Amino acid sequence: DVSHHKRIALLGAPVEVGASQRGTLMGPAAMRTAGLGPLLEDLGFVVEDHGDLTPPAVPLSTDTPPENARHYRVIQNWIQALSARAYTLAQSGALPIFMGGDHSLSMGSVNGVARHWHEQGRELFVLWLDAHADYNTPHTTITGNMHGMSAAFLCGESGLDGLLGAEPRASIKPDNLDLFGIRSIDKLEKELVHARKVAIADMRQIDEFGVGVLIRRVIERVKARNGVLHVSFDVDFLDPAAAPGVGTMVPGGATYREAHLIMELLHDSGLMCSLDVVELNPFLDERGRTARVMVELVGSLFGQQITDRPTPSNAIIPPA
Ligand code: HAR
Ligand code: MN
Ligand code: MN
Ligand code: MN
Repeated sequence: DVSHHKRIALLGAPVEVGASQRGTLMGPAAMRTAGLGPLLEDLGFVVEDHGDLTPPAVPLSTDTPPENARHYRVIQNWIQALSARAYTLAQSGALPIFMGGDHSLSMGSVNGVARHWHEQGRELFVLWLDAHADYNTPHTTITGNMHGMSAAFLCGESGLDGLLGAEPRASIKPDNLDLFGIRSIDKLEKELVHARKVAIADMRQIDEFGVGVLIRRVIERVKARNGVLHVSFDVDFLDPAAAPGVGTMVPGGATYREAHLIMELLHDSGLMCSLDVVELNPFLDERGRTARVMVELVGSLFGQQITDRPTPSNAIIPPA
C-alpha cells in the first residue's frame, strides 16, 4: 500500500519538441495557475513544488542520434535529467507529480520511478491514459515525433538504446502496461502492441463494458502481484469537448464523468505511486478550461469526493 504518502512533490517538465505542435512548455505554469498546489493542500497533503526542471544546454551524450527521432538530442537531455530527478524524488518518500510537457517526458519520469521501485523489490505497473498508444519506435514511426515512442521505449523496445546515457535503464514488462482510451494507432504500431501482448482498453471496450469494470481489472492485476502503479495521464485521453487544450485532438474520447470515475477508483485503490500529466497545451486552450479540468481530475485522484460517503470498492449497487 502506497497510500501512506502524505507528501506530494510537484515537478514541471516543460518539454515541447517531442510533439508536433509547440506550446506544451506552458503546461506546468497552467497547472499551477489553475490551483493544483492549493487544492492538494486542502486535501491534506504537504506539497513541495520543486519548480521546473531545466536540462543542461550542452549535450550530455555523444552517441549517434538514431534516424527518425526528431529533436533526439534535446529530448535526450530532458530524459536523462528527468530520470535522475524522478529516482531521487521517489526515494525521498514523496509521491511525485510530473507536469508536462509533451509525452516524451515519461521516458524519463517512469524510468526513474521504476528504478526506485525495482530496488525496493516492487513491480511497477503503468496505466497509460491516452488517445494514442505511443508504442512506436524509430523503426515504425511515421512522424518521427518522440512523444509517440515513450510507451514502447519504457517496455524495452530497441531503437533508442543510447537515450539514457549513463542513467540506468529500468524497463517495465509489456505485461505491466495498460493502454487505456486508445482510438488512434498506426499500422506498424498496432502490430508491435499485439506482438508484445500489451493490454489495451480501446474506446470500443470502454463503450461496451464501461470504465468502472475495466479500471477495476487493471487495479486487480496490480494488487495480485503486490505492485505499485504509475499513472501516465495524456490530456488527449479526454474527449476534445471536455479538454480542447491539446495539440492532437482525437474525437470520441473519455467524458468528464468517465475520467472522474477512473480517478476516484484509482484513489480508492491506494496503489498509485507517481503521476504524469502530459500534453496539456495552454496555447491551444480556451480560457484555461483544460488546465482547470485537469486540476479537478487530479483532485479526484487524490481523494476529493462529492459526498464524503465511502463506496466499497466491490460495490455493485451503491449503498443507500
Ligand atoms: N502515432 C502518432 C505518431 O507516432 C501519434 C503520436 C502521439 N501523439 C500524442 N501522444 N499526442 O499521445 O506520431
Ligand atoms: Mn512511499
Ligand atoms: Mn501520449
Ligand atoms: Mn495522446
